[in-house]
Amino acid sequence: MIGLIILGIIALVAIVTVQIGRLTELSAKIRGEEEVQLQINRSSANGLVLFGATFLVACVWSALYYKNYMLGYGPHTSASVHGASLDSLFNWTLFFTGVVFFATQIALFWFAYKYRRTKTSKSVFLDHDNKLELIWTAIPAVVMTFLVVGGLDAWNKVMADVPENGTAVLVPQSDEEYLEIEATGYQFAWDLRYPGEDGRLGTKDFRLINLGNNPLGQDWTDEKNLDDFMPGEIVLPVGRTVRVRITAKDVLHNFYLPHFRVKMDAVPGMPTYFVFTPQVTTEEYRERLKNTPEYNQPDPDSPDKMKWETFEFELACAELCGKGHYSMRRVVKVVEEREYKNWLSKQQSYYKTQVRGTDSDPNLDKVLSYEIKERREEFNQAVEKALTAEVTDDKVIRLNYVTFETGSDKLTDLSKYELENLIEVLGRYPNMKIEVAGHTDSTGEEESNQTLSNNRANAVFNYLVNNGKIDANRLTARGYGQNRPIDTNDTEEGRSKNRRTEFKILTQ
Ligand SMILES: [Cu+2]
Repeated sequence: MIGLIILGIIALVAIVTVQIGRLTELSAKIRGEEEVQLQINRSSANGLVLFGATFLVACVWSALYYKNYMLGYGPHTSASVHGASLDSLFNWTLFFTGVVFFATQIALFWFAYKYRRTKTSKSVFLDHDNKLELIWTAIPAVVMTFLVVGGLDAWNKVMADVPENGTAVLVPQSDEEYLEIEATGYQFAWDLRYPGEDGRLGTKDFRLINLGNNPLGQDWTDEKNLDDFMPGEIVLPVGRTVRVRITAKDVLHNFYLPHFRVKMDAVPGMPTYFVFTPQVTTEEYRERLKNTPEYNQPDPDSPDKMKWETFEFELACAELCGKGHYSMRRVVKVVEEREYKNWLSKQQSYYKTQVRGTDSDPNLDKVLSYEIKERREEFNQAVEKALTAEVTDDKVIRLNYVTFETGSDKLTDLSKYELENLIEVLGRYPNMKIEVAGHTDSTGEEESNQTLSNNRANAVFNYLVNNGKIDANRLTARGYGQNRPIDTNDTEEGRSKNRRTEFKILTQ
């Protein structure tokens, strides 16, 4: 509809112009050609001066009117450490180009007026002038040199990599430490990756990419990958150096953080990076906006909030990468360290939640170092609880990760981690005496189940004595066969709970 109206207007203007042209022709015939031409020249010259003046005033007025929305002005001074030098470079460039702009525009419209054709005017011819040539070559050359050198200085600040002896960590505490994150662009989103507790991003191989549960092609045999997590937004601690690894999977994208004055192409197959230090938190930036009339008014998108309250820093793709380009926007939050740590504690490793235990997990036959740690904590907690229990029946602790080869009393290799935990506890409490108990489900003969459970309890007993150098007097081993189920024997789930090894604290 609006399109039609605009077309209609254009058509009308065209008709009016043509009609005016005809009128002029007609009146020229009546009044004589030359007189009319002079009249037109006069009004054109006046019109041009008026237009020029209005145009320049509008330029200044709009710049002042919109200044609070523009990066680098009003409340939008840079939120990163290096950003101020870029802003000042912009201002210098604006100053020089501004001077030239006003000078040339004023000259253009003034000349059009001054040298309009009159009855007495004569053309003036200027000869070649070496002095003039020299002046208008030398001045721009000097100004350009000044701007380029300033630009290089700013560029070197932005592109300086982190110092070689710096350390990548998840929660940087000093200037020597930095946080390294990664952004992978694709049509139309960013996969963001944080390094997890070890502070290091794990290695990738494009051949491992699997859109189901490995979108980045992380190599799960690299321990550094196991704790990496992929959040939907960027959260950064204020005042700490951040290095961003930037890459893309399909076409060119561009990682642009306007408020921090950093911007870098994301190129498929060619990793790029930049380093910056956010120095203003989202909250502080909102406070700045609060004092600006433009932002201190209701936000049309969220009814009961003001514009400054809903402000967020953002990540935008600054490359026209396709139809859904706009949807690559992501929120960036800069927060105090405490809040950052709080956010970190809610993030979950991609590997642990999406890959561990699935068919695409290459570590199925291993207990991973983080699991060893988690299991030790779980075990120690169970022991603490049992030690404080009042009833002997509650002093039973199940050895969840002690397993045997099917139908045999041979301990699996992976059982040793749990047994090491038990040995450690027996070492810590030298007076503790325990009973190791074996249980089976009700599948098969009762008698053979009894034997199997005896043998399994003995296998644990022997491991503790031989490998843990635990005094045999502190241990008893007993098989209970299928007589003490803790769940139904009718389902596989129940049976797997009934097949178990546990120990009871007899003396502590
Ligand atoms: Cu893009």
